[in-house]
Amino acid sequence: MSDLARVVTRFGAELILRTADGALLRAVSRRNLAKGEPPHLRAPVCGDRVRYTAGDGAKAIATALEPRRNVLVRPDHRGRPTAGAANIDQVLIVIAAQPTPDWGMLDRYLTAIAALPAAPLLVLNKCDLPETASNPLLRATQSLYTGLGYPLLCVSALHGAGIDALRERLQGQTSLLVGQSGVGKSSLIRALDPALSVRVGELSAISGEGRHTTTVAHLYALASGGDLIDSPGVRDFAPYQPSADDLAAGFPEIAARARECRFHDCRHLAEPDCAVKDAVDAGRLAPTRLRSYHALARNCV
Ligand SMILES: Nc1nc2c(ncn2[C@@H]2O[C@H](COP(=O)(O)OP(=O)(O)O)[C@@H](O)[C@H]2O)c(=O)[nH]1
Ligand SMILES: [Mg+2]
Ligand SMILES: [Zn+2]
Repeated sequence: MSDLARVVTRFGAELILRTADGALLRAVSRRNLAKGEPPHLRAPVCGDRVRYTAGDGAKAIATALEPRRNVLVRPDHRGRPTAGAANIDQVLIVIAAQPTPDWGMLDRYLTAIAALPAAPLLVLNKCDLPETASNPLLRATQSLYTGLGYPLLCVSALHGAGIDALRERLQGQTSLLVGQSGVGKSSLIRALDPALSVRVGELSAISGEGRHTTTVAHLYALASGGDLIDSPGVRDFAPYQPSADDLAAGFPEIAARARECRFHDCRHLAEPDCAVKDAVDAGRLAPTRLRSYHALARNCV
């Protein structure tokens, strides 16, 4: 009889599993658990649910992969598709007054999230800083993205404001944490659950690869409920070859206007009677969004 566990992290051929009673367990995986899948999706990754049995020695054996809700695929250092994490319900995009938001990056995140699919949540951290209220670029970011319908939560990892509300949004969900370096992701994890840093140490001890554990994805169980995936490798979180449908989901306001373009396959570049370009010219559509759209459309499959 096999039990069900969740993959906390993977390094090389080895997995750390979290069992139903919350214990951490070292394991190895049987080869090609998901035979019908392309090669980069066959091995279990952070967030996967697997069946396992006790092995001969200290390590358990992952024997089967449960069907995935979704899997985050991104290019590896050689540009080949690689699976980063699986079964993601929600993605928290952390932004702050410092470093100031990069709208191109935000649009890549939002399109990748729509393609997963998962629910996006913008987390505006460092709301204790005076710049949060006074920085014009940050104000413009807030009004642009909340105007497009994306939910936004103001928090301070340092002072604790909004952290209870954030904890509530994480309950019962598997959430992935992304955002530019320096926006406060590590600080947020500490604020959400101060005991987690202890558990990170526990993980390093189990894996015996302390250095490794800072660069690969990890699934953390929050004491207040829910799982949080911290994935330092997801810094450049962009959709891997978006489809036309992914682009439409990532840019709903452009998709809505595109229905009025003269050509049904209008790319909103130099075509005549383009409702999208008309909307930009009339100030009803943000030019930065169309720029992001064109940048992603170049990789469109
Ligand atoms: N004022 C203020 N500073 C913060 C807050 N959260 C993080 N920081 C600071 O921002 C810097 C980067 O934080 P860190 O958590 O390492 O960001 P990460 O790179 O996204 O993991 C550190 O100096 C933190 O002390 C906050 O809520 N308010
Ligand atoms: Mg960090
Ligand atoms: Zn058009």
